[in-house]
Amino acid sequence: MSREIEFAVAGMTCASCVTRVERALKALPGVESAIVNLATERATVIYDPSTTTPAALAEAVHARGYDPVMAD
Ligand code: 9UX
Repeated sequence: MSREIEFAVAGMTCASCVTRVERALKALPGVESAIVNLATERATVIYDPSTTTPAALAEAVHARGYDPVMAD
C-alpha cells in the first residue's frame, strides 16, 4: 500500500530548486513519485510506508539545503 504526504518546502527560489528537491526525494528507496510546486512551496510525495518514513523524506530535503516543514 502507498501513502501520500504533502508538506511545505521553504528555501526554493527557482525552477532548478524544484528539480533538486524532486530528485532528492525520488532517490530515496520507497518513494514512488515526488512533485514539487514552486508557487505553493509544497511537495506531494507518494511512498511506501514499509520502506521509508516522513522523517526520512524531510531529512533528504534538508540534506540538500532546503527547509521541509511537516505538521508532525
Ligand atoms: Mo536556482 Mo535553487 O539558480 O537552490 S537552483 S536558486
